[in-house]
Amino acid sequence: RNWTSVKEYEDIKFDFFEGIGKITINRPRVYNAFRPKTVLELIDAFDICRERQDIGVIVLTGEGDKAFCSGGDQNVKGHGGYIDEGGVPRLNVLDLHKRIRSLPKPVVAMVNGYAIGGGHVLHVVCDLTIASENAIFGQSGPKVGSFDGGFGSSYLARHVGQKKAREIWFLCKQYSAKEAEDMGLVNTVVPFEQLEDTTVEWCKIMLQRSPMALRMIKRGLNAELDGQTGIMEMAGDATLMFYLMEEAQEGRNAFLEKRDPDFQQFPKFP
Ligand code: 1HA
Repeated sequence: RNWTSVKEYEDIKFDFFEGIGKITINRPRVYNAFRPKTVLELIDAFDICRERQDIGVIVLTGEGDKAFCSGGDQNVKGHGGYIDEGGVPRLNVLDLHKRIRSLPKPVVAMVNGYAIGGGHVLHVVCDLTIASENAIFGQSGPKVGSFDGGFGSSYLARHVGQKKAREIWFLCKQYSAKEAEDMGLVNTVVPFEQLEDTTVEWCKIMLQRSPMALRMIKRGLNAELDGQTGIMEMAGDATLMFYLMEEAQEGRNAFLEKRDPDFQQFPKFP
């Protein structure tokens, strides 16, 4: 497969192949833990994916065969957050969660090893998860002095139910790919050698589907969970579609032509 690099970064890789944008956390020495800079680069790459017309699906993964992501880099955890290069403590991965959920294209987590702590939450917020057989899942916050009561808990509970979500957080156990599949935490599990092939296969199917239909389904599934923000994003897309209709054009034209609009010409669907 001929992935071509979209943009060079320090902590991540960003590649493109036939409609797919692949974003790889590239810090294998620390099991792909993220520091504030890693998160800024991820946000930048996801923003590019949102804009690019030739990208229809995004894959998030980790470099190597050991880890998808091990969460926040404990080496830079300080008072109030993960310390950036300017000395400022940050929890900017929460901004990344919001972006992944509001990105109007499917995002697939390709989990190639440990998805632990904040790394586990990253796969939780993706639309689909495809895991290799060696993948291991779990939260670790209460063990290492952290917790994510945001998407990392409430959205997790939507995947696996309240009892399991509480078990995952309270005990900080690690779960095999098979266990994760059984509890509805991942979509499918494949041998490591087939991980990328399967992921690309799933992406290619989604690339054949109507992008607007996928977009609206993602919005609809989010809207129920995301309250006013979810409704806002869905309503935004309703406005987008309205602007594609003659009825909306008539309003603008009438204004610019300084005449009364004639909305009666348009059908009122039952
Ligand atoms: O909770 C949040 C947040 C909540 C709200 C808002 C923002 C948040 C942002 C982040 C987070 C968090 O992510 S908290 C949770 C942080 N992560 C962890 O607690 C996981 C730490 N890692 C482990 O438990 C284990 O490394 C492991 C289960 C993933 C793998 O264990 P294993 O196979 O025994 O390997 P290990 O030797 O431990 O790790 C391999 C190398 O990777 C080690 O480096 P070495 O000693 O060889 O030099 C290890 O130190 C490094 N490493 C692994 N995880 C991290 C890490 N280095 C820094 N940070 C890590 N997270």
